[in-house]
Amino acid sequence: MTVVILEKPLESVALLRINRPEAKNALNGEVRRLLSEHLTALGADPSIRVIVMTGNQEAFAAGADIKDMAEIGAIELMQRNNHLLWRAITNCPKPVIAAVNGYAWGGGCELVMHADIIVAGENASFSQPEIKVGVMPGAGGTQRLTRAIGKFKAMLMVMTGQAISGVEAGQMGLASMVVPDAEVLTQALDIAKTIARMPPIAIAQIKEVLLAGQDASLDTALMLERKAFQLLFASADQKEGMKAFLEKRKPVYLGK
Ligand code: CO8
Repeated sequence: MTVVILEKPLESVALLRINRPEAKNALNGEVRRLLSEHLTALGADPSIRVIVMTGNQEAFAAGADIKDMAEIGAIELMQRNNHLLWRAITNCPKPVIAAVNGYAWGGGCELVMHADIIVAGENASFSQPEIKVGVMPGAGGTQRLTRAIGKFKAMLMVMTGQAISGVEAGQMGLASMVVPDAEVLTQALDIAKTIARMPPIAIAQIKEVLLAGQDASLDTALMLERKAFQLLFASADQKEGMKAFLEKRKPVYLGK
């Protein structure tokens, strides 16, 4: 059985399920390689507009696989070039939604934070526990977490390894939405369905500008936004969207 299952539960929506229940979905090399390969392929597949990533009820992913790295040296770790696999997720031009139940710890929490939208179960558990195994976050945990919840809460989590629940994650800004555990995937798929019906060129521009703008000055970010907004007036979907509004009908977006 593959450790990352690809499903197409809805039109234009792909679902990636991490599938190593015996190891609490720990991210070994194979999981990361498959996630990277799938996200690269789905990003380029015109029939797919939104990607949902999930685990199981017990674990989204309880971290990088500790067995995979316990005995390795720094040079071997460097030569694995894991950042290139993570980059495939960052570079995916389509919206990625994380549907989180159970443990999202360590690399699992970092994987969640690569997503654009996070739907968390009330009893999900988010943590950066690397400090407890002698290291520190290595795939964005010190940076993306700080941007999401602020310096003081991030320092506390990363230095103590203490976990927060889905409810707390929602309150702290680490989740877009918190729902009862049993509704996480349904809710994530509902959001995916809604976004899949939106004009895809505009969705791609939103993602690109919002992410690039986070690392730019406000003036530069606003310029990026303005240019992207202007660009959309070259799309057939802009004409269709506004015409449909004026004609009081539903728009049909073709991604052109
Ligand atoms: N790696 C490897 N195996 C794991 C991991 C993991 N991260 N998490 C759980 N497992 C395995 C256990 O070893 C166990 O295997 P076995 O049955 O063979 O003994 C099985 O999953 C079930 O786990 P438990 O029996 O421990 O289940 P519990 O319900 O008692 O506890 C916990 C669940 C609390 C999640 C517990 O398993 C735990 O603490 N796991 C480790 C969590 C952790 O420390 N994560 C951080 C890892 S370091 C990291 O992520 C660094 C990221 C850096 C970036 C990535 C770059 C490569």
